[in-house]
Amino acid sequence: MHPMLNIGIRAARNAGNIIIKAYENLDKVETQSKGANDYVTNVDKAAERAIIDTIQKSYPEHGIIAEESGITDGQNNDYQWVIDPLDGTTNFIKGIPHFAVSVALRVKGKTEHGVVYDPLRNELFTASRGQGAQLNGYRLRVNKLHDLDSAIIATGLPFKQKHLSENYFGMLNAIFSECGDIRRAGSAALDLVYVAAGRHDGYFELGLKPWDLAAGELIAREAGALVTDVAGGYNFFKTGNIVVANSHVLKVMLSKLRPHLTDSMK
Ligand code: 2AM
Ligand code: CA
Ligand code: CA
Ligand code: CA
Repeated sequence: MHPMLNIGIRAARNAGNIIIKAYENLDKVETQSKGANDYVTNVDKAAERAIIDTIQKSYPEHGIIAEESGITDGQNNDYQWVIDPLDGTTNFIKGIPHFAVSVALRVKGKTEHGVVYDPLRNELFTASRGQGAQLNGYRLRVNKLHDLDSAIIATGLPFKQKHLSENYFGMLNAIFSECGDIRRAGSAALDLVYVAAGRHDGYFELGLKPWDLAAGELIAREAGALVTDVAGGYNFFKTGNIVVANSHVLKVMLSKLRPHLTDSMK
């Protein structure tokens, strides 16, 4: 295993331990509002601190992009760690046992390593570019469906960007009318790696941030998924609009989404 992946794993596990301990005593968690439907807790911050400390102990020169503390430049910004300390904070606060830690390392703009860790289930999803994706050491593969019939498609609602919702619900309706069923579980990182694991047959969402998708996107691709933006291009890191599935399902999904695209989505 690459030493940098190893550090990413150690960082994610350290954060996971903090999150689990706090989850046993949810009454004590302090929640602050960052905006409409947008919360941060002392646990998000403590988990992020643990991840950054773990990385900086081994790689003090690397840059960092983290949800709660923003961008920290390093001496060598060719290396950038992209961190979501707690993906699914709303679930966490509500006691819904579905959230994860997401840690990725990008080198010169290319994601090289990704870790998504679900601490409650002790599921560790990992990938290094060109090396495949693993769940607790077992190789992951996307499933082989050829169309949307009976497919389970995950998604997230644009709860923060309600201006997107008209187009979003057009998209959702177009997908839902052709697929088996929809899941909206509230953790983008887990949605991505569940496609890698063949639990979901596809996933789409609008308006994600780099830390939501960096690690899971690599893990999905290394498991054989294709990842595009909603127009079928590769601007998802910038736009945050993402579609993930095997090549057959992706093609059908993109054709269903296409009539609902606006210029700002490309
Ligand atoms: P977060 O918990 O790290 O903020 C995509 O749905 C992403 O939006 C989630 O992974 C989650 O990341 C974020 N999110 C923030 N508030 C949310 C909410 N009320 N419902 C669902 N997702 C939310
Ligand atoms: Ca958040
Ligand atoms: Ca997130
Ligand atoms: Ca988060």
